[in-house]
Amino acid sequence: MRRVIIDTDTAGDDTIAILTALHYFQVEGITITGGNVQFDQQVENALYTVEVAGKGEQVPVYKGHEGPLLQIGEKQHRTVEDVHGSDGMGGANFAPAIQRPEAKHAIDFIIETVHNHPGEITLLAIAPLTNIAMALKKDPTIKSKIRDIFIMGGTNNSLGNITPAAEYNFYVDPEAARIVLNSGIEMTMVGWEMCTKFSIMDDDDHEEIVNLNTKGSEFFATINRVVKQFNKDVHKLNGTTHPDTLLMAVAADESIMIESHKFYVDIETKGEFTRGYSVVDINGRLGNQPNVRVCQAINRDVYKEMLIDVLKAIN
Ligand SMILES: [Ca+2]
Repeated sequence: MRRVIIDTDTAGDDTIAILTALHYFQVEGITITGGNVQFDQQVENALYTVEVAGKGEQVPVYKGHEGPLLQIGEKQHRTVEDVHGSDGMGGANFAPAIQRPEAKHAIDFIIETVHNHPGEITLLAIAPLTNIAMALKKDPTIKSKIRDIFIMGGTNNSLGNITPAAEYNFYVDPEAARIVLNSGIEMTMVGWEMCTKFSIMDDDDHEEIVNLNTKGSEFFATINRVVKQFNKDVHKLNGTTHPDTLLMAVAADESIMIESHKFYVDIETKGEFTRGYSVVDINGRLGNQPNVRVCQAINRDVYKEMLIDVLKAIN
């Protein structure tokens, strides 16, 4: 099994993405970055999710940076309890897991693991890119030793989700996204528009999943309670969105990515309306070397089968 590290701001769909990665990969560890909800809650959510997968105390969880690179003072980045519920878990308020986070810092864990397995580690990035950028800054020699990175983030010239221009992960820490995208590491980006086109689970899909009657399907239903209504009200979408799970499925089986192309991609870090916007230079107007494989279409049926396989297996 391929060795991976998951970097996550665990809330909502991050949990199902973690379950998916635990199903398809050898997860060396989970690192937490500031994002969706309060940091310590995200840590608890990740620990709980590992327990749901039946892998309690087998997969270490590391705390990383609680906020973006340029955060000054106590001012929090924008968290999104409105999307995922106050606890980021659909308001379920699960009891804390038995497993506790490790003492080591997330970026030291990333650096050491990459050095211990040169050329083998895939980073699965489903949060603001703060931890990964800081790891690359602290030890640039890991760049040539990371196998590849799969990133849920940005859009390919499409509508954002936190502002009209920007997708949440890139919006929270655009400077970190710039550092990672320009690192020279092999990477694949699955943007927000892939999620709205191919990952939505409508009422029929939810019924099918609930009827699996497993611990996994019950967990899926619980954590998606709040986001379903939010998507209807705010994004005018009829169902739940699963950007992080979609990213894991693409990483686990690249053949479900039925269309992709390598483009030069960079991030707007200023901009009156567009901070965090991902510039995908489709026609090569900037004259820069393509640096990111951009996912452009996904086989939705196979993706859904993969999700169902994951939830079926958790009993
Ligand atoms: Ca996430």
